[in-house]
Amino acid sequence: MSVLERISSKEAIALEERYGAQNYHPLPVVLSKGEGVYVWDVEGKKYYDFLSAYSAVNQGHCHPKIINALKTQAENLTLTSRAFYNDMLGRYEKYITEYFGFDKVLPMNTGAEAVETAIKLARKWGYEKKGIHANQAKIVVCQNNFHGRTITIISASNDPVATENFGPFTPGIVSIRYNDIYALQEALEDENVAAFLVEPIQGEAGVYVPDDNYISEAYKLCKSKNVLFIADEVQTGIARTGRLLATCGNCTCADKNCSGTPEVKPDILILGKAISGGVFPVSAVLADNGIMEVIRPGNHGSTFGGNPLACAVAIAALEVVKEEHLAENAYKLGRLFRSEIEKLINKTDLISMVRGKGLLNAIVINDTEDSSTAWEICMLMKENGLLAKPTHGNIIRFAPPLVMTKDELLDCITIISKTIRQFEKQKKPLK
Ligand code: IF1
Repeated sequence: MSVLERISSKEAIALEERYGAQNYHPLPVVLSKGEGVYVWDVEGKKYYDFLSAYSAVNQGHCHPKIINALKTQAENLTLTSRAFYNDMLGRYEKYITEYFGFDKVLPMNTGAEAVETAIKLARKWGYEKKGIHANQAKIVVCQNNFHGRTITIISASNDPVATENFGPFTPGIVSIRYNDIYALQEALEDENVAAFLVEPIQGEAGVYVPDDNYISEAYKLCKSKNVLFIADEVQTGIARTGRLLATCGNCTCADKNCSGTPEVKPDILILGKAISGGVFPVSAVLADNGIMEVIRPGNHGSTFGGNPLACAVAIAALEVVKEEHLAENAYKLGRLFRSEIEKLINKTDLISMVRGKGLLNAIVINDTEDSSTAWEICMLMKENGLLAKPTHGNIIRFAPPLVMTKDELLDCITIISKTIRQFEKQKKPLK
């Protein structure tokens, strides 16, 4: 069989089981095409994508403008390394720093690389600017965080599945309760703390939205203690939560030209995923000169970081976000999604709550964390033409591409409602 011959779902799954590390447990669907909010499996069945590749395809699958940027650049120059200059990196750096309101950007590839970069940057700033003694710098993180899969990042994790038997772990990390400003206040009494690393909404933990003032109060606390505030917006950024950035507080920049004066301006901003529209691995660490200047030639780098192809794709992807008012759309459709699911909750015992911001939402299934109910509901939604997946246990994340229309969203609500009714019938013995 030629490696590019069409294969069935069954054959594709068998190949992955035979030749691939089993580091995931995917829903049994084999996708071969994506366009906008839709994906198709190898048998031609069409689905709404309600995961968006973990919020990487906010602009929709294979957005034509982004694909065109990829194709055009790919025919000219894909990679130079940073041993030489190229004609794309500087233009991209100007574009993205003005787009988000920072002096400098350090370009990387994956979200985890960007988080690692931010930790290195914060530590170096701690020693060279704050005067922390050598090798004493601390980074404060939140319990139930998700920042990636590297050894240092999982050293900050309390998820046994992500950490068991990967030790020894990186020292200098302090974990506190999320959404607990007093816990942060106590942690910042330690003068060796260089930075506080936080997700504005904890995605993987189950779309935990903190109290309205948590991020702004945490930011103020960090400022008062000369501690860097690092926002991990890999998942919440790029219009996902109804604003360009979740740390933009209550302004919905799509409603007005973002004046670049968000409620909270992180000292270090970490972006990934949808910064490229899911077309190419692109991540970025943004900071102002007073922080970024501690990085000097030879301190940090990456073969692919800031490559011309990534730059071209990211510029196009970020242009789409503004041209198509994705933040405003996510804001409006998110409110519609939650209000429609609230109506469903009033008619079923199966769902205990819906939560989220913009089009980053989750429903909590009224069953134990170790139950298979959420998975079974996702399997039934798959049959009904909608793809979503549980995050932890009994929580199902719903995060469609931000290009979704109101009619498409209402169609998805119909599918979700129909699935819940079907599931209840299946599970309730006939009287
Ligand atoms: C997996 C989760 C989502 C992230 C935040 C950094 C990264 C991620 C807030 C690292 C990545 C991905 C990783 C993927 C599943 C997915 C995920 F379930 F793991 F947590 F989206 F919620 N910061 N999240 O969400 O970025 O290195 O992956 O580019 O590892 O299973 P990355």
